Amino acid sequence: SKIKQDVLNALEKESYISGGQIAKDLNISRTSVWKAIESLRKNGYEIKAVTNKGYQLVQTPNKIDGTLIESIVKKHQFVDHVFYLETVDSTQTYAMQKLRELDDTFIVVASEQQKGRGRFNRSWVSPKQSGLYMSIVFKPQLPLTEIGKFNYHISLAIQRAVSRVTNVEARIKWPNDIYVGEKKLCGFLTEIISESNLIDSIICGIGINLFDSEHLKDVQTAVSLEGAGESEINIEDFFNELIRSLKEAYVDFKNNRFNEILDEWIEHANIFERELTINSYNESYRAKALSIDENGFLDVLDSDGTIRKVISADIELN
Ligand code: BTX
Repeated sequence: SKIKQDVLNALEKESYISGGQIAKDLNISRTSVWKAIESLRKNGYEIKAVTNKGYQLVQTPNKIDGTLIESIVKKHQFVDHVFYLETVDSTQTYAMQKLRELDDTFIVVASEQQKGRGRFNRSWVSPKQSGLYMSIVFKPQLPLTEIGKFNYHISLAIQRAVSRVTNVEARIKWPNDIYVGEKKLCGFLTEIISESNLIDSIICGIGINLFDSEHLKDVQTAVSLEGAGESEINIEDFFNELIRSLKEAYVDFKNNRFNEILDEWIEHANIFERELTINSYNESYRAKALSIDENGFLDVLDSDGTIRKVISADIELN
């Protein structure tokens, strides 16, 4: 509930806060505060009551739960609404349906997907409490031509979040994956609704593997943050940094700061100085990546010595 989230936020802000103070700040009764605290405890939050000092949040449960997700999204004022689901077919499909009745920005987060999907009708393995599965709806009101830059901002945001919170060396694989070594840590897809050359909505679906689960082991090319790193993954810290980075990236996208992020993007990409196989919808060819142009096209040099521009394709690293 909203009260529960607000109480959690209050506890997170201060090292100690009294029940009376929370009640006053939130303009609710002491009984409501007490009920919210009891409920948080049931969800695995360890909250100590210290005489003369007040409540202290000692530990969060390290589980993906609605209260945590909602409080972090709100804290960053990331989007207008948050929808959290224990399980869903696909957050992307859910977001598409919500868009029919909602004209605001929002995020859908689930702790499990039954039919997570990737690009080109591929599937995204999304086991329970093992990864972050989310779809974000943005309403940038920009010309459609700007969309080619969007994936750069998002992929860099995810790469930054990983490097800010963990010691994992994540690299960006053009256009929308994050790799650790030769394995995929994260994939995202960007779908758009446009009207007369203006972007109406961007629906960006992101899947990030946090922990190694049995189901993830079935995907030979997958890796999780926990599996790739040396330290334990704290969901709250990671999700918090991810939302912060995504917000930062979105502001950069809206303000057309593509040129300012490109060097950093290139530095963290894994497509340069190696052989690539470019699979576009009607052909497949070998090439080497040269650079990114000012609109977000990837310039490659194919084996015939021709420079080609790539906007949407699937790349194999060779
Ligand atoms: P993609 O088509 O580039 O990647 C899908 C491919 O990645 C699969 O064919 C498989 O080989 C591999 N794969 C499947 N599951 C995983 C996994 N958990 N980790 C690593 N590799 C995997 C990339 O598509 C875009 C994926 C977006 C997923 C998000 S989750 C939230 C949102 N909702 C939804 O249904 N999709 C998006």
